[in-house]
Amino acid sequence: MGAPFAKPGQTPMVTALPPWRSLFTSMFNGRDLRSDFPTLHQQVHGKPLVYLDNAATAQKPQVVIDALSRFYERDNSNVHRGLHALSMRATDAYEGARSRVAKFVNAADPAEIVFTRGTTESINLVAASWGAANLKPGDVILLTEMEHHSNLVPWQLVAARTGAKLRYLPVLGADVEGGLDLAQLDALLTPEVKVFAFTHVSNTTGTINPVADLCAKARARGIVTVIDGAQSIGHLPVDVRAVGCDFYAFSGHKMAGVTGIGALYGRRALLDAMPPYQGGGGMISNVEFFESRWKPSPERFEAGTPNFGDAVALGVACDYLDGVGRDAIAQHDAELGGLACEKLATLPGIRLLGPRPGAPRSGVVSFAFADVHAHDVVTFADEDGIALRGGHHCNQPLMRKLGLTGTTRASFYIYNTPEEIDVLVSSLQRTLKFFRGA
Ligand code: C6P
Repeated sequence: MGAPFAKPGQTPMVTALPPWRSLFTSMFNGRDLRSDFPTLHQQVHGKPLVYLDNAATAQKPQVVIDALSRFYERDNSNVHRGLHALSMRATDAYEGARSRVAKFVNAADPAEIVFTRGTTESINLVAASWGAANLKPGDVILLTEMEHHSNLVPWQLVAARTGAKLRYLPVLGADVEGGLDLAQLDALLTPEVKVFAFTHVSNTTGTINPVADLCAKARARGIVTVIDGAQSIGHLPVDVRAVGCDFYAFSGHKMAGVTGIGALYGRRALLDAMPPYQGGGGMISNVEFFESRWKPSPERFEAGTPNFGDAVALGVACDYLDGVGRDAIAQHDAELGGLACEKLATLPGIRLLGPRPGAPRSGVVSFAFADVHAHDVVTFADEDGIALRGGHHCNQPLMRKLGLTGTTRASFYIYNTPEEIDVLVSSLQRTLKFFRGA
């Protein structure tokens, strides 16, 4: 399914390119962001590293690395438990990070931010807690066919527990490969639908979904909305109140923060009505031998010692990204993604997924060759110092729908340059020559 840009033997049209280099530097006010990221300055297999695996995880700026070290060098102590100076300092830093993250997504109240391990845990929390309390046999959970396994399997689990059914908004193939078939949405939003969960940005096709429109349609019917923000949080301005969602899940490691920390935004009224996700220290107001009472959100959902060190570093990552400017980041990602598509389209036999040239897009670019496996493409690129991802990208149902077993994916972030796209294209030319022998 889906027309490739160019078939073997065809000469694709490549339009004149804009002055990318000057756009690149002017967008960030001439700042050399690459110097902020120590990991980028190394050679891999004797070649300068070209890091294009940002959808899997982004590199960390020095300020975030320093903030983490500083916390452990000076302030480390358990939070919400101690009356000594270090514990109070650590608690202030942890709760300060919560307020910073709330501001980053424009939540009305810091209590609407629950710290989790990341997007996966945030979605599991909603599915297990809200889902188990609110779903019953005959209810419908609406998802889309472009969902990552993390926004699919938790709903399968809660459907099995509650007797609710799963329903899917299809993706289109052909011209908008991997885009949602929005014309079908109204008919699918029947009274049985209790929750609609969808991704903001696809990690496979780079599609940006019209999340505010989707939420408005759901809200008009009293349907709860859950947005998977894993690929949008560090890449676009995110305003949960403007979007109008009930829940927004995201990971720190894809937004210049460190691994092991993320958050769930939830509307306060919903969070306070939900049962705990896990039990343990920190989430209770009173415990008896046979029953307990719990605190309100967010403590209710943060059982045990929380990941305070990484949360503090996440607050610094928010400062860093806002310092760069999230509108500029979105523009930069879209332009590099668009430029990559144009240049990759010159490769014979390539099948490019995702938005067509000129359409809004993210910096995620996926492609496939019928005659060269994605893992071979990634291995050859690695020899040239390029980090790509190949495979199903935790999107197996979408891959099957598009008639693929996997793709190669290049994903861009603030430190990537137009020159790196040229390095990628040369590497792919070498790979194709090796496999095709011409
Ligand atoms: N996608 C990728 O290479 P975690 O692992 O919890 O931080 O994020 C899960 C997740 C959820 N939704 C989307 C849309 C995602 O892209 C991801 C993570 C990575 O595409 C790893 S599979």
